[in-house]
Amino acid sequence: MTSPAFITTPIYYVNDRPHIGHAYTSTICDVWARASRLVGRDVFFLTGTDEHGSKVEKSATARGILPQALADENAAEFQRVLATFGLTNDDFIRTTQSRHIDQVQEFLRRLMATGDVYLGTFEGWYDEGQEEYHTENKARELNYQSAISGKALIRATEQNYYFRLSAFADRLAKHFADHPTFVRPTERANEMLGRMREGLQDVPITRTNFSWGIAMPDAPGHVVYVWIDALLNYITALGLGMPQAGGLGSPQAKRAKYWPADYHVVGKEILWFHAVIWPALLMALKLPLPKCVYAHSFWIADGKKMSKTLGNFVDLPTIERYTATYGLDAWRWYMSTQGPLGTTDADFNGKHFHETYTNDLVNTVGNCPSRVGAMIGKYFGGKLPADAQAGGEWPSRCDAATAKWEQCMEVFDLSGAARCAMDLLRQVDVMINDTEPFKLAKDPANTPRLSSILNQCAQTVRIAGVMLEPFLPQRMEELAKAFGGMPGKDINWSARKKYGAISDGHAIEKVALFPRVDATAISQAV
Ligand code: ME8
Repeated sequence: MTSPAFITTPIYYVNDRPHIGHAYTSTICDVWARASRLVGRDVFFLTGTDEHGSKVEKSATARGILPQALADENAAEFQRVLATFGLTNDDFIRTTQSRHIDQVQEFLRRLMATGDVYLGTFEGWYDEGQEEYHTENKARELNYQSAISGKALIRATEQNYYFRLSAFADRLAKHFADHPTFVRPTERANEMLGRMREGLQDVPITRTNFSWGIAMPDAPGHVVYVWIDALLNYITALGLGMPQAGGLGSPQAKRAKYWPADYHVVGKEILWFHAVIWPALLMALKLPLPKCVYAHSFWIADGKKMSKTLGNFVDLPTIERYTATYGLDAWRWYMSTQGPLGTTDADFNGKHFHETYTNDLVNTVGNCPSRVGAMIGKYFGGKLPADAQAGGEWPSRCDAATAKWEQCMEVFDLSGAARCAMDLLRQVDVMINDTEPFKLAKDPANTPRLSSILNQCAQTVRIAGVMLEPFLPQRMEELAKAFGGMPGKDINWSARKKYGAISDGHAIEKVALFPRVDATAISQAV
């Protein structure tokens, strides 16, 4: 499995401060990127900021600064957050960078040349907050109000360049039919298909009523609609539109090997852009389509939609209180195992966070290696005893677990992958409870049996730890050091997942990975 892998987050608007939504999508992409690197894939993990559009222009004007200054300030904040979260993105694209702007213009020239973009007059309803146009039908359905902000939609007439989306209806329907996992979860694909059946309208892709955007080539006064600009980031970051690299989609283009993306991970509210408009644009550009657009649902807080006015917004200071109290790994764990990866929203609440931490991380991931390490310390002087039974059932159990983990990761079932490791640790706990090594240790005649049991426990714990690395990178590094030493950089996945890798007599250290946290600690941390 050495194939290139490409995963993307949405690029975030710079007129907002980073919050749980951004941290969530970025974290789950990071887990997948780490897992894919672990199995030996050549991964490119992309994130960045979406910096153009009237919203940014307005926020900047309100603060009396230039849009670029606002963008610089908030892009820096997003980058700082990525660093403190230890995210392993390979690039951070900003849509105000010239590498992006030049390629967007190149792509638009190309779309003009193919006839997929034309000049026309638009009349319709505009959601200013979302920078999204609606048809009469849709606007009526929305009661002429934004579904997101509740603000009145604006009647707008503009001469604009249009993207001929209507011409792609059949090809899109066929693509959905031929690739049942193109959009996941399936329910979301069906929503998209339903909306497509209502008919596809051409999309205005330039604006003339503001200037903070990429100039439409050869069309003075027109700036590229922020969504078209933003979607193209996924291929400008790979240099697919770099003329000097041989032109569009050329195999010589830098990083071209990463296209098409394995996963565009997005929130459900921006799925239409990614599942319908983006593939049509790619078809028009004669580029391959991403393998999967994964639309997750939303975090809500304490049972309610998060909102700044309700004061239940899980903002950066709140997240930082959690990471300071429970550790970064605990935050990652909660995000990736309890998050809204399916079609229902997930509720963020402190009590649930605490329970998840205690049950999964303290009582299982922390406790099991600590018990095993302590017993090897006590009964065998901290050296791994030999196993005359060659693992018994454990090698096949571990193989089955790692195989299942690989499958789960491939389909972005992060909590399923986490469960593979947790189940192994729980089985180790069951073996310890059933065989009662502390009783066996009382009689030297039991030493061979005790040796086998503890060897099997340690070998299995090591493998569970490897599977947990993408989720809990900090603590699992400690575990790996304590159970067999840290592998060298060049050690490959088949060696890392192989049962029995810790040799007899190797030092096994006692580890304390996840300390118990007082249930009231979060409310006290201000
Ligand atoms: O939409 N729960 O940027 P954005 C989970 N610039 N995830 C959430 C969330 C929540 N409550 N709130 C936000 C944009 N998100 C465009 C994208 S892409 C070419 C352009 C996450 O700053 C989720 O991933 O509004 C959502 O799609 C993204 O933040 C929206 O970020």
